[in-house]
Amino acid sequence: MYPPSRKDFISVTLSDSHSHTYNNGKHRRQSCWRKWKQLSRLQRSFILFLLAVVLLFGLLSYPSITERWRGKQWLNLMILCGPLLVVSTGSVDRLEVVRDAFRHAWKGYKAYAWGHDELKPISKSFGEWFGLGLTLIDSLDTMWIMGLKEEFVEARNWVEKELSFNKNVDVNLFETTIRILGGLLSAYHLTGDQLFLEKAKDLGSRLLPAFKTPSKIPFSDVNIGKGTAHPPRWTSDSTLAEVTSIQLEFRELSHLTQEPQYQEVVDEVMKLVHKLPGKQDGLVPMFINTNSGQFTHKGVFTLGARADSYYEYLLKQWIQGGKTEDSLLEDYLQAIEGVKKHLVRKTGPSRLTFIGELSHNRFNPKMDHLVCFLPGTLALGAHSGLPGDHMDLAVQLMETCHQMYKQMETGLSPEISHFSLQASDGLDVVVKPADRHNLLRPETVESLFYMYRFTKDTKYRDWGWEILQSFNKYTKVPGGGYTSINNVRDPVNPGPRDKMESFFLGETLKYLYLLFSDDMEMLSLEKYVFNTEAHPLPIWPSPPK
Ligand code: DMJ
Repeated sequence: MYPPSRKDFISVTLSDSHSHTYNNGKHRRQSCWRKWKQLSRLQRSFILFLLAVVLLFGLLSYPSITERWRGKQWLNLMILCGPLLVVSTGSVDRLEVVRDAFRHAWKGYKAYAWGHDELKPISKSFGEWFGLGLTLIDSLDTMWIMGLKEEFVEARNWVEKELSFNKNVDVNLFETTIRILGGLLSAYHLTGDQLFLEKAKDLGSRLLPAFKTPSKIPFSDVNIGKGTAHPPRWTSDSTLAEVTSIQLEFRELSHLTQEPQYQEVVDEVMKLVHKLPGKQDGLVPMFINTNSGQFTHKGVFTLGARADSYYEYLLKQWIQGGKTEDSLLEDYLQAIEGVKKHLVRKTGPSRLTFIGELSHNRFNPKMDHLVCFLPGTLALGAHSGLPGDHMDLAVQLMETCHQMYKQMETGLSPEISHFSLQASDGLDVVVKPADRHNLLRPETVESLFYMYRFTKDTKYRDWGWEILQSFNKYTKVPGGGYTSINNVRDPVNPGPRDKMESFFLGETLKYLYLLFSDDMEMLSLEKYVFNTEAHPLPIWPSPPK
């Protein structure tokens, strides 16, 4: 039962290294059983298969028995092929369960929210944010990757016939770029269908007015019909993560169209931020002013909301551009040093490594679920030739993100966790009442995908599998769709929120599918870089040296 007591947790984590201290038969049996349970389904199936083969040969060597079975070839076939079937379905099952989850989510969207932004699965209605079919466009490449052709074609036809950006509507530059522009570009790359590129180009041009500011740091909002842009009503600041996490998409648009204006505006933002004072060892504040181009609200540093994907896009732009843009790499390496120096700590009870926040030199042991993108990004960097200790940190943080799920009664992570620094018998993860919700976010399964791709350690798949089962148990809505919930600590009444975020289909289910797929060439990380909404974009070929 969740949450495990500290004693349970320690006995699980220590069981491998201390198994020699078990000296009686009962303990040996328990230890064996525990080890058996730690194997992946594929490994277990393989061992069972070998045992079955050995058993079969043993039996066949006894003439009296084989005599009785003569003519019963079906039985021999069963014995031989049964384990083989288990072996071959070992990983396929999980893929099918993700596909089923997608179909279920799509069923609700199609029935009650078709062409609208988000499904409200409990009230069987929809919510509108920009009025641009957000969920549908965010899901296009997921359907393509999962081989859901019928669903894909239907959605593609909606894009052709119904999607128009000529609308008097204010959209958020960042959200529209990562979800819609990113979704269209990736759909174009996967399918080669010009329709998606034309739509991407139309949208990209309509977003450009956001960059017409005194500082060239873009406004947060653009009216894509009128061609006007503005900051939020209460401030002239933009969010740091928002203005520095639109680059992969705009750069790719220039690459495809051979029109430089898209890349120029976003490169300019990176150049300005690169030389801006107010960072602390590469860590950036959360706001930047569109008039002055300076950081505001200085002295507060987080890897969570409002800053997270700044760090992610430093690395990913460097990878996208063929590892040639040195200032991006420099900023990324410096930032990770800053993270290690100021934000990494271990919990008191179980020595879990986590990332906290810094507020005017005061450390706050608070970690957003959003920060769980970091193990994946660190692993991607280490895989791309960056220091090996980035991978060590990734492994430790991945364990913590896993515990953020495992220690909750529903097996689902809260939106925000606080970590205990006291070396007492208490829990590592403390959740405040206001932070108990779960929005079906992807960051942990995203990182599990990278960790599995780079290590092939099947525990990462098993952790993803547990998460998927918890989503199915506590967030699946009969009739179609999945819902965000209010309370991950209450399995009896998790409190459905009546909202299915588009990133559940665009990211969460896609990363789970890729995590369970044995096809490492499917969206190879040597060829593609995923934007922050899980839309794969090609890595550009390196220029000749
Ligand atoms: C997504 O829109 C993106 O992953 C973004 O970078 C962070 N927030 C959501 C998912 O949690």
